Order: sequence, then structure tokens, then C-alpha cells
Amino acid sequence: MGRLVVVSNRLADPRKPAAGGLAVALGEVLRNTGGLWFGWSGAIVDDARAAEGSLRIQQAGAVTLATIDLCREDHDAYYAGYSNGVLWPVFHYRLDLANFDDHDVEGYRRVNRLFARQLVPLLRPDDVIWVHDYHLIPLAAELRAAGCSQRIGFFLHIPMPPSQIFAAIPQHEWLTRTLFAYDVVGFQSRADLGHFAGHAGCDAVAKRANEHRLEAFGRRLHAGAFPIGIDVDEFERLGRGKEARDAYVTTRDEYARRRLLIGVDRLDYTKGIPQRIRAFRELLTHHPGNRHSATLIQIAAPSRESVEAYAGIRIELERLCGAVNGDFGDLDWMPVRYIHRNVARRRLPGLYRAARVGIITPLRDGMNLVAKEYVASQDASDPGVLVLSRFTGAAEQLTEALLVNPYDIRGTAEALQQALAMPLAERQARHDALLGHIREYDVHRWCADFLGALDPPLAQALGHHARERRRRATAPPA
Ligand code: ADQ
Repeated sequence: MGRLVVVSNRLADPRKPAAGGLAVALGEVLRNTGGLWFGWSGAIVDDARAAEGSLRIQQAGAVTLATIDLCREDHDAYYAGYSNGVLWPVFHYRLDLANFDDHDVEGYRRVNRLFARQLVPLLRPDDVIWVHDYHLIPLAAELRAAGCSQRIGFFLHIPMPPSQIFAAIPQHEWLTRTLFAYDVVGFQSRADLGHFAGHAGCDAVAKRANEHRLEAFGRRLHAGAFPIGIDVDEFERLGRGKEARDAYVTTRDEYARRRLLIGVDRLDYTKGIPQRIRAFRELLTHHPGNRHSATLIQIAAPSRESVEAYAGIRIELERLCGAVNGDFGDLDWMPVRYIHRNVARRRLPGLYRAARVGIITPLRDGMNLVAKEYVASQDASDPGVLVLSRFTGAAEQLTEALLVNPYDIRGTAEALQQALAMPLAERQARHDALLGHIREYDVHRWCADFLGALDPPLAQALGHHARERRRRATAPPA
């Protein structure tokens, strides 16, 4: 069995629970292959020469973590500039927020080349390389230029926009060409896959051998939809833990006379948080029976505060929440609790469980794992209702949620009313179906399916490990 090498912009120590399901799942595969995880350390150093000599290798159990630093100029152009100032907005259909600057794309190329240069000496001939997300689209092309012939896969965590939007990026032809240096390219949804196949047809004049095989630039590519999931077992375990139970009891008792709605996001303009607050306001306006009762807890973790397009959203949100509380609140009832902070992962299941409605309404989202975490945290005998934007990758699977158009404020408010009034039997039936999808497409299935497409022998061996793990977990004590 070959060794798995994961490359992503940032790393998470897979031993720490705060790392989340993705790191836990990748950590498990990496542990089983004695794998390597390579990425940026998060540190910014003064000059390029210091960055060049900054490779640090650490052992986290059986997993090797290798990181490099970036110099200020590269960081600003690669991370804040091209990745989060061009690719993130355009891939989320926000051409109005994209800041096309030739200077940034040079930095993006430089850092991808630096990643390749630093990674190559660490590679073994039978390694299988899995690259993650929009920061590293051209990495395989750089690795190939450096002589790598290993299997290389790429997974895009964010949406793939339709060709007419993607083509607005001045370097779209180059980006498409570099994607053909991979052996497998994975997307979150069938819609994303369709957009990519359509675009490759235009840009690369790719031939489509079958549903998943594209040919261009003398290379063959397997393109597929691999919807990411959560580690349901891990999340249920967290839910049984002390911190989650405390969070549940405290929240339930504090809001005993209220009906809670919850939103949990990074504070990002793609997450539709202002529209959500407006929809909640509309609910209170048109369904006054909810006043003194419905309470929205909106947790929005600080995110990418150095990127220009993020500056306004915090102020807008504070203003909107303040206006709802000022116009509708009373001495004993505050309609919106807005918390601009990260909540400890161990407490999240308790908060989700205490809320009658999970309101997840991004304007555009690759998948959205909060929606899945909300469902997995519910009490099956008295579950809450998921109100989900139809513009998330999750909506392709979670069709038993109340699907809404987040731009339609009145329509979203009506869905909130429907959720708050939903009879128990309907809540149970919907929850049961949703949990079924979430279990079937969990993060382990995502890993296994992607690696199955990239390197079948590796996936087979890992499948064996996973079966063993499940057998040991369910076996009665000797
Ligand atoms: P994100 O945009 O970060 O990820 P999402 O999938 O919603 O979005 O959340 C990822 C994780 O962050 C979840 O486990 C969630 O619990 C946690 N999180 C979010 N807000 C939090 C908060 N305020 N406090 C504590 N934890 C919080 C990108 C894509 C998504 C895709 C993921 C995975 O944008 O579409 O689902 O990658 O592929």
C-alpha cells in the first residue's frame, strides 16, 4: 500500500478534537498509511529567503506534519490577494467583490511553486498525493514540472461556478489547464461537476470519453462529485460529552419560555447572515405570535479580517441585529443574540440540540457542514427542523430540509414560521430521512470514494482498516 500525502493551505493536528471532522477523517487515513500532511504553518516571516529555509517536520503519532512559513509579500498576494480576493468571491458567484490584480496571480504562482519545491524531496515513488482546495489549483502542474509522476488528486471544497462566471477570471484558461495535471478532480455536488465539465469543454476543448473521463492537453482526467460529510460517530460522541450536555442544559433552561433558532457560521459574505436577520425580522413582523418567544442565536466566528471585502459585513450585521432588538425587544426578551466569536467545538452539539430550528442560509456554499452537524445533534424523539438554502451543496442531498431561496426574505420568513409550527410526526419523519443521508455520506465515505477513484489499492487497504476499526468498536469486551 502506498503512503497518502495530503497537501492543504493550513494543517490541523489530527489528534486534537478542536480540529473537526475533516482533520479527524484525513488523520485516520494518514495514520493508517503512516502518511504526510504538508502545508503553510500560518507564520509570516520577513523575507523570501527565510521562508525558503523554514521547512519544519513534526511527528504527530504516526502522521508526519511538514510546514513552511511564507514571507509577507507572498502571503499578501497568494492568500489575501488571489485566493481570497479573486478565487473565493468568483467561485461563490460574487464577481462584484473580485479584485483582479496581475500582481496577485504572480504571488499565487510563486507560492504554489514554493510548495512544490519544498514537497518534492519529501516524496516517495509510491506516494499518493491529495491536494485540497482553491489555494492550490496549480500545484499538480508545478509538481509535474518538477518530475513527479505519482498519482495526484484535487478536491475543491468550494462551489465550481458556471462557465460564464468562471471565464471572468483573466487566467481561467491557465487554471483549467493546470487542473488537467491531476489524475482525479473532485467536486462537492453534481451541479459543480456539471459546471466544470461544461467549462472544460469550452476552455480546453476537452473530449468527454464518458460521464467522468475528460481528455485534454494530452492528459486524461477523472472528474467526479464526492459530497463531503461529517464524522457522525465522532459528533455523537461529542454530543454525549460533558461540555455539550452542559451547553444544552444551560441553553434550554435559560430559554425555557422561548423557541430558539440557531445560525452558526464563519463571518463571511457568502453565508447570507444579513439576509437571515432580515428574514427573522420579517417573521416577527408578519407572524406577531412569535414575539416574546422566537429567539435567534447567531454565532459568527471572526474570519479573514485582513481581506478588504470582509470589512463591511461586521458593521452591517451589528446594525441589523441592533435594529431588530431595538424595534421588537422588551425588558425580558432580546430577539437576536449575536455572538461574534468561535464556539468551542465540544459545546456545539449541545447548542444545536437546544434549538428548535437550525437556520443555514448561505447565498452560495460548497457543502456546508453546519447543516449536517445540526441534524446529527438532534434528539430523534423531539427533533428540530433544518431550514437550508437551496444554494448549498448540502441541499442536493438534504432534500427533506425546508429548502429556501435566501434572497427571498419573505419566503424564508414563511419557512421559519412553517418550521416553528411543524407537528412532531413531520419533524420526526424529516429528521429520520435527513439523518439517513448524513450517515450514508459521512466523511469516511467521502475519503473512501475519492481515494477509490484516485488509487483503488490504497482505498481497498484503507477499507479493510476501517472495517477492523468498526469491528473492534462494536465487539463485546473479551
Ligand atoms: P467553511 O466555509 O468553513 O468550509 P462549513 O462547512 O459551514 O464552512 O463549516 C466548517 C466547520 O466550521 C464546521 O465543522 C463548523 O462546525 C465549524 N464552524 C463554523 N462556524 C463556527 C463557529 N462560529 N464556531 C465554531 N465552529 C464553527 C468550506 C466550504 C464549505 C464546506 C467545507 C468542507 O466553504 O462549503 O462544507 O469547506 O468541505
